[in-house]
Amino acid sequence: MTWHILGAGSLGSLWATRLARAGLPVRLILRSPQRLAAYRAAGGLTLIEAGQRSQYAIPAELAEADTPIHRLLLACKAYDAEPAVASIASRLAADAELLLLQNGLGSQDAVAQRLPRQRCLFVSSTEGAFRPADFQVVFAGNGHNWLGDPRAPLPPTWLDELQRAGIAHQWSPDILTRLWRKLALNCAINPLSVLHDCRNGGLSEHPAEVAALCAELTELLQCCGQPAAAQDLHAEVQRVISATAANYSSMHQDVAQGRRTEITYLLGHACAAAQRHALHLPHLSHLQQRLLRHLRERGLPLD
Ligand code: NAD
Ligand code: KPL
Repeated sequence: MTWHILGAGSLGSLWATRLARAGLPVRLILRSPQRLAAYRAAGGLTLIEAGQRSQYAIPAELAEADTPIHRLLLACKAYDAEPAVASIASRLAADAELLLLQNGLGSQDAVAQRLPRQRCLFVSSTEGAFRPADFQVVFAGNGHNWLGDPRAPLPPTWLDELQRAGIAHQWSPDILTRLWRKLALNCAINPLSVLHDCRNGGLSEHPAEVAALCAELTELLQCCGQPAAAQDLHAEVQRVISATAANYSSMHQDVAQGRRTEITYLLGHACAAAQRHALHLPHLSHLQQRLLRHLRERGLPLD
């Protein structure tokens, strides 16, 4: 079965090249005729892993192609997920399966609601990749991918293909717990790293702020029916701050490079959930206001 991959960005390219390297059929879906022409001129996708470069001439097409899609990896940012899926919806087979790679929460449900007949698997990834140039990807951090389906506990039959491709993964019947946990970590670390303009390790100089946010996020997770995601959150946040001390968070990198952030699907999602539950979380909502002001001052989108 062909792997269609929508979005030849960092993670999309990382998955595409590893699947192609394993001899599995892959097709890229690119945004525009200009991007398709640029891709063809580049001759394929280049994976840079431990300093070694390998190019893979993976076939590519536009959303308007007319072949049916049975398996789709949606590898765009959370804010692009709904329009991206709309662009290929007419090509999806009734039994199609989609893997939604987006960070945060909110975009997955929005996509799944549009596609009641197809199966949507949610993915939580801790792999790291970036693009030094168009159609090149650096595999920057080994990590893991958890896949799950909140509507059905049974794994799909093709997980062995990920094994063959060397994509570290695990089926996770509690995928929402994983996604909430990661969202809470991202809410405790990423906005503060932007506001203090520091690497993750710099947050060890702001222990009271981190602790207050963790206490409120713990309360939120418990209220949202995610007690497992709330367990020892503060200790985990402190562990991640030390383990990634030298790194800039993904949101810090987005803001520094003038790119749109995924704020709506991270802090925005947390604050909206708090509001739905009538929870008063002053530190979290103050953090959201400060971050929105920071983005506005830099002319960056607020959603
Ligand atoms: P990216 O910006 O590098 O790639 C996204 C790609 O999708 C871009 O090339 C964009 O042009 C393309 N795209 C958007 N809409 C499209 C459309 N309609 N048709 C075709 N292509 C379209 O993003 P990324 O870093 O790969 O991140 C993807 C998701 O994975 C994000 O939610 C991110 O938070 C998450 N994530 C990324 C990393 C990482 O290391 N990069 C790690 C963990 C999680
Ligand atoms: O996931 C992250 C990110 O930067 O988005 C961590 C490592 C949790 C915080 O920086």
